[in-house]
Amino acid sequence: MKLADLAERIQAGHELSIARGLTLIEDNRPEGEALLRLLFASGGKALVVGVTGPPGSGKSTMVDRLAEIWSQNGWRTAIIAVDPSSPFTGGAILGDRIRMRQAASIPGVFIRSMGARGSLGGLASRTAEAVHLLDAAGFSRIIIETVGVGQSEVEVATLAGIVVLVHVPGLGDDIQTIKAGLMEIGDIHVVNKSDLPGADRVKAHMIAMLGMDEKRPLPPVISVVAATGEGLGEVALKIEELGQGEGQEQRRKAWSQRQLELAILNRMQGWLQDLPQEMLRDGERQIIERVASPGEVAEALIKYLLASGTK
Ligand SMILES: Nc1nc2c(ncn2[C@@H]2O[C@H](COP(=O)(O)OP(=O)(O)O)[C@@H](O)[C@H]2O)c(=O)[nH]1
Ligand SMILES: [Mg+2]
Repeated sequence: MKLADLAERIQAGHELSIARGLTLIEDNRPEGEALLRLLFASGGKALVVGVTGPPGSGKSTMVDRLAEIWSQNGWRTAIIAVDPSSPFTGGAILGDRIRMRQAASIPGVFIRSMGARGSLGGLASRTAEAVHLLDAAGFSRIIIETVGVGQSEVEVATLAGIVVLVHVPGLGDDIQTIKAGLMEIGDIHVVNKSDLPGADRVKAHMIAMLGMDEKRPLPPVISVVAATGEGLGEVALKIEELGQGEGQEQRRKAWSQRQLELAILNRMQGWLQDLPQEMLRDGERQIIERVASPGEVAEALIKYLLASGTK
């Protein structure tokens, strides 16, 4: 199929074509990039929400509920479930888990997993591109769900317009495995599993911690029970409020800055792969023998790439 036809079908919301386009992006194929060039202008309408927190905190349960609420409102919703710990994607292992999710059977909800392939930075870049595609495909709500407790949360924050941080009781101390530096990426804080003992204490602790930052107004802290859907209406409402609220201009600016950074980094990584092995080996030898510094070798190699007209 011609790329222009594929792009047209994606814009028409054809699910099989969307899946095919996402695979091109995930495999980092040149066609994926060409496809995005055709599609990018028609995006920019979706509300992109990142949902993140420790493993087992109920992110998937919550995301599926949100998707359900949105689809009942008539908004087509796409979920990208990012799992950097899984090397399998698209079809295998994660795909099976995805099929078992509630969201998989809600009409109008599209769900897709993204596993690790290459570096974490590469994953962020591909996730960003997947969002562009889904946006152009007409999904008005896109959720990026990430597991893990560190780098991936920060990465996702830079891709999503609004970040929901999920906290839970029972993870041991009040620290909640969410590090202090990560707290500030949350636009909305959710205390899930509020049916369990200790949830009130976690909520009070979150409010106290967030209140220490005098530069920022206190973000919403909402108690929910994702398992029953309790409190998720309020989360959906807050997301809408933030999506329309002020500060969007600044968010857009930070977003575009990050998108550009990711696109540059992704290409630089491609460059590295394009370098002839023997030149790399030779560069390494020069560093070992201290004939040249790493910086000198790097600059020589970059000059070579530029001269040879690589990408
Ligand atoms: N008690 C209770 N359990 C929940 C709640 N939400 C999710 N769970 C359970 O927590 C476990 C992990 O949920 P999951 O959504 O897979 O978490 P994720 O790893 O963060 O995506 C599952 O067994 C859920 O049924 C809740 O509100 N209360
Ligand atoms: Mg999950």
